[in-house]
Amino acid sequence: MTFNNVGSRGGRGLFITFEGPEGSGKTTQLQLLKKYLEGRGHRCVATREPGGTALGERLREVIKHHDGEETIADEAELLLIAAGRAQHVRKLIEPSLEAGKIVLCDRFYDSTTAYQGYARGIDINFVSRLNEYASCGFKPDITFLLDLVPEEGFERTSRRIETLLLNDRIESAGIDFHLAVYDGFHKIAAREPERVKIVPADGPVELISQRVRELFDNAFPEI
Ligand code: T5A
Repeated sequence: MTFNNVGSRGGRGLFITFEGPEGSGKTTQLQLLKKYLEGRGHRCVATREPGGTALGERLREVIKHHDGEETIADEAELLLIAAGRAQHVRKLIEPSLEAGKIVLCDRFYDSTTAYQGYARGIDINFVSRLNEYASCGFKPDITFLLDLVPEEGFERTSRRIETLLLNDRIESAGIDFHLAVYDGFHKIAAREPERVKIVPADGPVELISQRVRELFDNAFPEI
C-alpha cells in the first residue's frame, strides 16, 4: 500500500493504534499510554473505531448491535466500517495530527483486514485498497497488537455488565471466526514488523503497560 503519512516524521503529530482480539486489553492499555505521554507534556487524543465522530458512533451502534430481522451482509458491514473511518480521519484524526497532537486509536484498519478480510473472507487485496481509500492516505506510526488468545479475551469480557446486557453481533460470531481474526492479526504483524509490535497481553495490567511503554520508547526515543 502507498500512503502519504504525516506522522511524527513529518514534524507534526503521531498516530498510534491498538489492535487485537476482543477483550485483549486495548482500551485499558491505550488509556495508560495516554497518561504516560500526557505526563511528558504531550497533547493526546484518545479515540476509537468504529466510532470517534458523531456519525461514526451512530454507525458503531448499527455495526455492533443491529438486531433487526434483516441481517447485515458482509459487504455492507465492510462499507459501513469504511464510511465511518473516512469521516473519522477527515474530521478528527487529520486535524489532530495537523495540530501536533498524539492520536491514540482503539482499532483502525488492521481490524478491517483481520475481521472483514481474513475472518469474513472478503478478498484481502480489495480490503487493502478500501483501507487505503478510507484512511485517506494516513497510516499509523506504530501499532500495538495485544496478543491474547480469543478464549482468554472472552473470559475477561464475559464478566462485564455491558456484555451481559447487549447482544454484540461480531463478538458473538463464534470461536472459529475469532480464531481466524487472531491468525489474521499475526499475518499482518509478520508482514509489517517495523510498524506492528506484538505485546504479550496475558498477566497483570501494569506489566503489559510496561511492555507497551518500552516498545514505544525504543521506537521513538526522541518523544
Ligand atoms: N470491528 C472493528 C471490525 O469488525 N472491523 C473493524 O474494522 C473495526 C475497527 C468493536 C467491534 O468492531 C469490530 C471488532 C469488534 O467486534 P469493541 O467494543 O471496540 O467493538 O470491541 P473490542 O475492541 O474487543 O473492545 P473490548 O472493550 O471488548 O476489549 P478491549 O478494549 O481489548 O479490552 P479492555 O481494555 O476493555 O478490557 C476488557 C476487560 O478485561 C479487563 C478489563 O478491565 C475489562 O473488563 N482487563 C484485564 N483483565 C485481566 N488482566 C488484564 N491484563 C486485563 N486488561 C484488561
